[in-house]
Amino acid sequence: MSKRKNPNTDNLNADFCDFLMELANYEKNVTRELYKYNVYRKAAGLLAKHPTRIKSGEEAQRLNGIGDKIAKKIDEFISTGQLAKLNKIRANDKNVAINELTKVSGIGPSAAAMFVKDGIMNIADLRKNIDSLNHHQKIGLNHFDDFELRIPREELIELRDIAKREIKDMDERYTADVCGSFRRGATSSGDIDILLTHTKFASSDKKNPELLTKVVQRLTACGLITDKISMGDSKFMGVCRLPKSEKKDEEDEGKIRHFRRLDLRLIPHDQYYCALLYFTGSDMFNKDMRGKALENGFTLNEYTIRPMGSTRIPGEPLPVSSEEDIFDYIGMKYKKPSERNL
Ligand code: 8DG
Ligand code: CA
Ligand code: CA
Repeated sequence: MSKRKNPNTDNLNADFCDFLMELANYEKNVTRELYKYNVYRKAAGLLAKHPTRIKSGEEAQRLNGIGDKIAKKIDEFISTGQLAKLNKIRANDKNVAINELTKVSGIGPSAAAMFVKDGIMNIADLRKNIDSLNHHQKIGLNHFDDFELRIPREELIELRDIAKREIKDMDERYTADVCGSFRRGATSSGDIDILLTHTKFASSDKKNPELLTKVVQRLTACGLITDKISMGDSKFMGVCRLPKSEKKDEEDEGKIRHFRRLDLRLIPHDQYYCALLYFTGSDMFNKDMRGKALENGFTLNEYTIRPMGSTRIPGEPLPVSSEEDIFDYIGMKYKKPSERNL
Protein backbone atom coordinates (compact mmCIF):
# COMPACT_ATOMS: atom_id res chain seq x y z
CA MET A 1 0.00 0.00 0.00
CA SER A 2 1.40 3.39 -0.83
CA LYS A 3 1.48 5.57 2.17
CA ARG A 4 0.15 8.95 1.14
CA LYS A 5 -3.37 9.95 0.29
CA ASN A 6 -4.52 11.75 -2.78
CA PRO A 7 -4.62 15.51 -2.35
CA ASN A 8 -8.03 16.69 -3.51
CA THR A 9 -7.71 20.17 -4.95
CA ASP A 10 -11.26 21.49 -4.70
CA ASN A 11 -12.12 20.23 -1.24
CA LEU A 12 -14.02 22.84 0.79
CA ASN A 13 -13.67 20.78 3.96
CA ALA A 14 -9.95 20.07 3.68
CA ASP A 15 -9.11 21.13 7.26
CA PHE A 16 -11.66 18.67 8.68
CA CYS A 17 -10.33 15.95 6.37
CA ASP A 18 -6.78 16.64 7.54
CA PHE A 19 -7.58 16.13 11.20
CA LEU A 20 -9.73 13.08 10.45
CA MET A 21 -6.90 11.51 8.41
CA GLU A 22 -4.42 12.29 11.17
CA LEU A 23 -6.72 10.47 13.61
CA ALA A 24 -7.18 7.64 11.09
CA ASN A 25 -3.43 7.15 10.74
CA TYR A 26 -3.05 7.18 14.51
CA GLU A 27 -5.59 4.35 14.80
CA LYS A 28 -3.90 2.40 12.00
CA ASN A 29 -0.30 2.81 13.09
CA VAL A 30 -0.37 3.25 16.86
CA THR A 31 -3.50 1.72 18.43
CA ARG A 32 -3.95 -0.63 15.45
CA GLU A 33 -7.72 -0.35 15.67
CA LEU A 34 -8.50 -0.83 12.01
CA TYR A 35 -12.21 -0.42 12.55
CA LYS A 36 -11.69 3.12 13.84
CA TYR A 37 -9.18 3.78 11.06
CA ASN A 38 -11.87 2.97 8.52
CA VAL A 39 -14.53 5.06 10.29
CA TYR A 40 -12.29 8.15 10.22
CA ARG A 41 -11.22 7.51 6.64
CA LYS A 42 -14.79 7.09 5.49
CA ALA A 43 -15.80 10.35 7.18
CA ALA A 44 -12.86 12.18 5.58
CA GLY A 45 -13.81 10.78 2.19
CA LEU A 46 -17.42 11.92 2.56
CA LEU A 47 -16.43 15.43 3.61
CA ALA A 48 -13.84 15.73 0.84
CA LYS A 49 -16.51 15.04 -1.74
CA HIS A 50 -19.14 17.27 -0.12
CA PRO A 51 -19.88 20.20 -2.47
CA THR A 52 -20.33 22.82 0.28
CA ARG A 53 -18.48 23.90 3.40
CA ILE A 54 -19.81 22.01 6.43
CA LYS A 55 -20.93 24.48 9.13
CA SER A 56 -21.64 22.21 12.10
CA GLY A 57 -21.30 18.71 13.44
CA GLU A 58 -25.03 18.32 13.11
CA GLU A 59 -24.86 19.10 9.40
CA ALA A 60 -22.02 16.57 8.97
CA GLN A 61 -24.00 13.94 10.82
CA ARG A 62 -26.73 14.12 8.22
CA LEU A 63 -24.28 12.44 5.83
CA ASN A 64 -24.62 8.69 5.94
CA GLY A 65 -21.39 7.44 7.57
CA ILE A 66 -20.72 10.21 10.09
CA GLY A 67 -21.80 9.54 13.66
CA ASP A 68 -22.13 11.65 16.77
CA LYS A 69 -18.53 11.20 17.93
CA ILE A 70 -17.12 12.66 14.74
CA ALA A 71 -19.84 15.33 14.74
CA LYS A 72 -18.65 16.44 18.20
CA LYS A 73 -15.07 16.66 16.95
CA ILE A 74 -16.18 18.82 14.05
CA ASP A 75 -17.96 21.16 16.46
CA GLU A 76 -14.90 21.30 18.70
CA PHE A 77 -12.69 22.08 15.71
CA ILE A 78 -15.06 24.78 14.47
CA SER A 79 -15.24 26.51 17.84
CA THR A 80 -11.61 26.16 19.00
CA GLY A 81 -9.64 25.64 15.78
CA GLN A 82 -8.05 22.53 17.28
CA LEU A 83 -8.73 19.13 18.80
CA ALA A 84 -7.75 18.19 22.35
CA LYS A 85 -7.40 14.52 21.37
CA LEU A 86 -4.96 15.34 18.58
CA ASN A 87 -2.94 17.67 20.80
CA LYS A 88 -2.52 14.83 23.26
CA ILE A 89 -1.52 12.38 20.53
CA ARG A 90 1.02 14.82 19.11
CA ALA A 91 2.51 15.45 22.55
CA ASN A 92 3.48 11.78 22.92
CA ASP A 93 7.00 11.06 21.62
CA LYS A 94 6.26 7.41 20.94
CA ASN A 95 3.25 8.24 18.79
CA VAL A 96 5.26 10.77 16.83
CA ALA A 97 8.07 8.25 16.34
CA ILE A 98 5.78 5.45 15.14
CA ASN A 99 4.08 7.85 12.79
CA GLU A 100 7.44 8.92 11.35
CA LEU A 101 8.88 5.42 10.99
CA THR A 102 5.81 3.99 9.22
CA LYS A 103 6.43 6.46 6.40
CA VAL A 104 9.32 4.20 5.32
CA SER A 105 8.35 1.62 2.71
CA GLY A 106 8.66 -1.77 4.43
CA ILE A 107 8.05 -0.49 7.95
CA GLY A 108 4.53 -1.30 9.12
CA PRO A 109 2.99 -0.56 12.52
CA SER A 110 4.48 -3.59 14.29
CA ALA A 111 8.03 -3.07 12.95
CA ALA A 112 7.76 0.61 13.89
CA ALA A 113 6.69 -0.28 17.43
CA MET A 114 9.71 -2.60 17.77
CA PHE A 115 12.13 0.06 16.57
CA VAL A 116 10.64 2.55 19.01
CA LYS A 117 11.05 0.02 21.83
CA ASP A 118 14.75 -0.09 20.92
CA GLY A 119 14.92 3.69 21.06
CA ILE A 120 14.99 4.19 17.29
CA MET A 121 12.75 7.24 17.05
CA ASN A 122 13.23 8.82 13.62
CA ILE A 123 14.72 8.53 10.15
CA ALA A 124 18.13 9.69 11.32
CA ASP A 125 18.16 6.94 13.98
CA LEU A 126 17.29 4.38 11.30
CA ARG A 127 20.27 5.51 9.24
CA LYS A 128 22.50 4.83 12.25
CA ASN A 129 21.03 1.32 12.64
CA ILE A 130 21.07 0.01 9.08
CA ASP A 131 21.97 -3.47 10.33
CA SER A 132 18.61 -3.88 12.06
CA LEU A 133 16.72 -3.23 8.79
CA ASN A 134 15.57 -5.93 6.37
CA HIS A 135 16.13 -5.68 2.62
CA HIS A 136 12.82 -3.94 1.90
CA GLN A 137 13.33 -1.44 4.73
CA LYS A 138 16.85 -0.64 3.55
CA ILE A 139 15.53 0.20 0.09
CA GLY A 140 12.70 2.21 1.65
CA LEU A 141 15.22 4.19 3.67
CA ASN A 142 17.63 4.67 0.74
CA HIS A 143 14.83 6.13 -1.36
CA PHE A 144 12.96 7.75 1.51
CA ASP A 145 12.79 11.24 0.01
CA ASP A 146 11.81 10.03 -3.46
CA PHE A 147 9.14 7.67 -2.13
CA GLU A 148 7.56 10.52 -0.17
CA LEU A 149 6.95 12.35 -3.46
CA ARG A 150 3.85 11.72 -5.50
CA ILE A 151 4.25 10.66 -9.13
CA PRO A 152 2.80 13.17 -11.61
CA ARG A 153 0.37 11.65 -14.08
CA GLU A 154 2.50 12.74 -17.08
CA GLU A 155 5.50 10.83 -15.75
CA LEU A 156 3.36 7.78 -15.01
CA ILE A 157 2.16 7.85 -18.62
CA GLU A 158 5.80 7.85 -19.80
CA LEU A 159 6.66 4.97 -17.48
CA ARG A 160 3.58 3.05 -18.59
CA ASP A 161 4.33 3.53 -22.28
CA ILE A 162 7.91 2.31 -21.95
CA ALA A 163 6.86 -0.72 -19.87
CA LYS A 164 4.05 -1.68 -22.25
CA ARG A 165 6.25 -1.29 -25.32
CA GLU A 166 9.09 -3.37 -23.86
CA ILE A 167 6.71 -6.13 -22.78
CA LYS A 168 4.88 -6.27 -26.13
CA ASP A 169 8.18 -6.21 -28.07
CA MET A 170 9.33 -9.23 -26.10
CA ASP A 171 6.11 -11.25 -26.46
CA GLU A 172 2.90 -9.81 -27.80
CA ARG A 173 0.77 -12.36 -25.95
CA TYR A 174 1.20 -10.33 -22.75
CA THR A 175 -1.27 -7.68 -21.64
CA ALA A 176 -0.14 -5.02 -19.17
CA ASP A 177 -2.30 -2.35 -17.55
CA VAL A 178 -1.54 0.26 -14.95
CA CYS A 179 -4.28 0.20 -12.33
CA GLY A 180 -4.48 1.84 -8.86
CA SER A 181 -5.18 5.54 -8.53
CA PHE A 182 -3.71 6.17 -12.01
CA ARG A 183 -6.50 4.18 -13.64
CA ARG A 184 -9.03 6.13 -11.58
CA GLY A 185 -7.73 9.25 -13.29
CA ALA A 186 -5.66 10.70 -10.43
CA THR A 187 -3.43 13.65 -11.34
CA SER A 188 -0.72 12.07 -9.18
CA SER A 189 -0.15 8.65 -7.64
CA GLY A 190 1.73 7.19 -4.69
CA ASP A 191 3.20 4.27 -6.62
CA ILE A 192 2.82 2.28 -9.84
CA ASP A 193 0.62 -0.80 -9.92
CA ILE A 194 0.92 -2.92 -13.07
CA LEU A 195 -1.19 -6.00 -13.78
CA LEU A 196 0.12 -8.53 -16.25
CA THR A 197 -1.50 -11.45 -17.95
CA HIS A 198 -0.57 -13.80 -20.77
CA THR A 199 -2.82 -15.68 -23.20
CA LYS A 200 -1.07 -18.95 -22.32
CA PHE A 201 -1.63 -18.67 -18.57
CA ALA A 202 -4.93 -19.76 -16.94
CA SER A 203 -5.83 -20.42 -13.30
CA SER A 204 -6.14 -24.16 -14.07
CA ASP A 205 -2.47 -24.24 -15.18
CA LYS A 206 0.35 -24.82 -12.76
CA LYS A 207 2.14 -21.71 -11.52
CA ASN A 208 4.28 -20.04 -14.11
CA PRO A 209 6.73 -17.70 -12.35
CA GLU A 210 8.89 -17.54 -15.47
CA LEU A 211 6.28 -15.36 -17.14
CA LEU A 212 6.87 -12.79 -14.42
CA THR A 213 10.66 -13.22 -14.28
CA LYS A 214 10.95 -12.55 -18.00
CA VAL A 215 9.13 -9.26 -17.67
CA VAL A 216 11.24 -8.20 -14.70
CA GLN A 217 14.43 -9.07 -16.62
CA ARG A 218 13.31 -7.14 -19.68
CA LEU A 219 12.31 -4.05 -17.67
CA THR A 220 15.61 -4.23 -15.79
CA ALA A 221 17.61 -4.53 -19.02
CA CYS A 222 16.01 -1.40 -20.46
CA GLY A 223 16.83 0.55 -17.29
CA LEU A 224 13.29 0.96 -16.00
CA ILE A 225 13.55 -1.37 -12.97
CA THR A 226 16.45 -0.41 -10.70
CA ASP A 227 15.93 -2.53 -7.55
CA LYS A 228 14.15 -5.66 -6.47
CA ILE A 229 12.39 -5.64 -3.10
CA SER A 230 10.76 -9.06 -3.36
CA MET A 231 9.85 -11.57 -6.02
CA GLY A 232 7.23 -14.30 -5.67
CA ASP A 233 5.51 -16.56 -8.18
CA SER A 234 3.00 -13.90 -9.09
CA LYS A 235 4.10 -10.68 -7.42
CA PHE A 236 7.16 -8.50 -7.88
CA MET A 237 7.81 -5.51 -5.66
CA GLY A 238 10.55 -3.16 -6.67
CA VAL A 239 11.79 0.23 -7.69
CA CYS A 240 11.81 1.89 -11.09
CA ARG A 241 12.56 5.22 -12.74
CA LEU A 242 12.49 6.76 -16.18
CA PRO A 243 15.48 5.48 -18.15
CA LYS A 244 17.99 8.04 -19.44
CA SER A 245 16.59 9.41 -22.65
CA GLU A 246 18.55 8.49 -25.80
CA LYS A 247 18.03 11.80 -27.47
CA LYS A 248 20.03 13.98 -25.10
CA ASP A 249 18.16 17.16 -25.92
CA GLU A 250 18.17 20.35 -23.85
CA GLU A 251 14.75 19.60 -22.45
CA ASP A 252 15.90 16.50 -20.57
CA GLU A 253 19.07 18.14 -19.33
CA GLY A 254 18.92 18.53 -15.56
CA LYS A 255 15.56 16.83 -15.20
CA ILE A 256 15.65 14.75 -12.02
CA ARG A 257 14.67 11.13 -12.53
CA HIS A 258 13.12 10.16 -9.21
CA PHE A 259 12.97 6.59 -7.98
CA ARG A 260 9.42 5.22 -7.75
CA ARG A 261 7.81 2.22 -6.08
CA LEU A 262 6.60 -0.38 -8.59
CA ASP A 263 4.32 -3.40 -8.01
CA LEU A 264 3.91 -5.99 -10.78
CA ARG A 265 1.35 -8.77 -10.53
CA LEU A 266 0.93 -11.72 -12.88
CA ILE A 267 -2.71 -12.81 -13.15
CA PRO A 268 -4.19 -15.85 -14.95
CA HIS A 269 -6.20 -14.55 -17.91
CA ASP A 270 -9.51 -15.94 -16.61
CA GLN A 271 -9.06 -13.95 -13.39
CA TYR A 272 -7.82 -10.79 -15.02
CA TYR A 273 -10.95 -8.65 -14.70
CA CYS A 274 -11.57 -9.47 -11.05
CA ALA A 275 -7.96 -8.50 -10.40
CA LEU A 276 -8.25 -5.36 -12.52
CA LEU A 277 -11.36 -4.32 -10.59
CA TYR A 278 -9.71 -5.05 -7.25
CA PHE A 279 -6.39 -3.34 -7.94
CA THR A 280 -8.05 -0.31 -9.48
CA GLY A 281 -9.72 0.36 -6.14
CA SER A 282 -10.15 2.52 -4.33
CA ASP A 283 -9.98 0.18 -1.36
CA MET A 284 -13.04 1.96 0.10
CA PHE A 285 -14.85 1.37 -3.18
CA ASN A 286 -13.84 -2.31 -3.05
CA LYS A 287 -15.15 -2.63 0.48
CA ASP A 288 -18.48 -1.16 -0.58
CA MET A 289 -18.72 -3.33 -3.67
CA ARG A 290 -17.89 -6.51 -1.75
CA GLY A 291 -20.68 -5.62 0.67
CA LYS A 292 -23.16 -5.10 -2.15
CA ALA A 293 -22.08 -8.39 -3.72
CA LEU A 294 -22.76 -10.23 -0.46
CA GLU A 295 -26.17 -8.59 -0.10
CA ASN A 296 -27.01 -9.97 -3.53
CA GLY A 297 -25.71 -13.47 -2.90
CA PHE A 298 -22.18 -13.29 -4.34
CA THR A 299 -18.73 -13.40 -2.90
CA LEU A 300 -16.21 -11.20 -4.67
CA ASN A 301 -12.44 -11.00 -4.23
CA GLU A 302 -9.34 -10.19 -6.27
CA TYR A 303 -9.57 -13.58 -8.03
CA THR A 304 -13.18 -14.49 -8.68
CA ILE A 305 -16.86 -13.79 -8.22
CA ARG A 306 -18.83 -16.80 -6.96
CA PRO A 307 -22.51 -17.32 -6.14
CA MET A 308 -23.35 -18.03 -2.51
CA GLY A 309 -25.93 -20.79 -2.13
CA SER A 310 -28.36 -20.91 0.78
CA THR A 311 -25.69 -23.00 2.52
CA ARG A 312 -23.40 -19.92 2.42
CA ILE A 313 -20.78 -22.08 0.73
CA PRO A 314 -19.46 -20.34 -2.39
CA GLY A 315 -20.08 -22.11 -5.71
CA GLU A 316 -17.84 -22.30 -8.77
CA PRO A 317 -16.35 -19.04 -10.14
CA LEU A 318 -18.61 -17.32 -12.67
CA PRO A 319 -17.22 -16.60 -16.13
CA VAL A 320 -16.01 -13.00 -16.43
CA SER A 321 -14.77 -11.34 -19.61
CA SER A 322 -14.96 -7.68 -18.60
CA GLU A 323 -15.34 -5.50 -15.51
CA GLU A 324 -18.91 -4.80 -16.66
CA ASP A 325 -19.75 -8.51 -16.24
CA ILE A 326 -18.95 -8.28 -12.53
CA PHE A 327 -21.21 -5.24 -12.02
CA ASP A 328 -23.95 -7.06 -13.98
CA TYR A 329 -23.86 -10.17 -11.79
CA ILE A 330 -24.22 -8.05 -8.66
CA GLY A 331 -26.95 -5.92 -10.18
CA MET A 332 -24.92 -2.72 -9.84
CA LYS A 333 -24.84 0.01 -12.43
CA TYR A 334 -21.40 0.01 -14.07
CA LYS A 335 -19.00 2.57 -12.64
CA LYS A 336 -16.10 3.84 -14.72
CA PRO A 337 -12.73 3.83 -12.93
CA SER A 338 -12.98 7.61 -12.51
CA GLU A 339 -16.21 7.07 -10.56
CA ARG A 340 -14.56 4.72 -8.07
CA ASN A 341 -12.74 7.35 -6.00
CA LEU A 342 -14.61 6.61 -2.76
P1 8DG B 1 -1.95 5.64 -4.39
O1 8DG B 1 -0.98 4.57 -4.77
O2 8DG B 1 -1.99 6.75 -5.38
O3 8DG B 1 -1.73 6.16 -3.01
O4 8DG B 1 -3.44 4.99 -4.35
P2 8DG B 1 -3.94 3.56 -4.81
O5 8DG B 1 -3.29 3.18 -6.10
O6 8DG B 1 -5.42 3.58 -4.77
O7 8DG B 1 -3.49 2.61 -3.62
P3 8DG B 1 -2.51 1.36 -3.51
O8 8DG B 1 -2.17 1.25 -2.07
O9 8DG B 1 -1.38 1.42 -4.48
O10 8DG B 1 -3.43 0.09 -3.83
C1 8DG B 1 -3.86 -0.19 -5.14
C2 8DG B 1 -5.22 -0.80 -5.10
O11 8DG B 1 -5.21 -2.08 -4.47
C3 8DG B 1 -6.21 -0.02 -4.27
O12 8DG B 1 -6.72 1.07 -4.99
C4 8DG B 1 -7.24 -1.09 -3.98
C5 8DG B 1 -6.44 -2.35 -3.84
N1 8DG B 1 -6.30 -2.70 -2.42
C6 8DG B 1 -7.34 -2.90 -1.54
N2 8DG B 1 -6.86 -3.23 -0.31
C7 8DG B 1 -5.52 -3.23 -0.40
C8 8DG B 1 -4.50 -3.50 0.55
O13 8DG B 1 -4.74 -3.77 1.73
N3 8DG B 1 -3.21 -3.40 0.09
C9 8DG B 1 -2.95 -3.09 -1.20
N4 8DG B 1 -1.65 -3.01 -1.58
N5 8DG B 1 -3.90 -2.83 -2.10
C10 8DG B 1 -5.17 -2.90 -1.73
O14 8DG B 1 -8.52 -2.79 -1.85
CA1 CA C 1 0.55 -0.27 -4.83
CA1 CA D 1 -1.03 2.87 -6.27
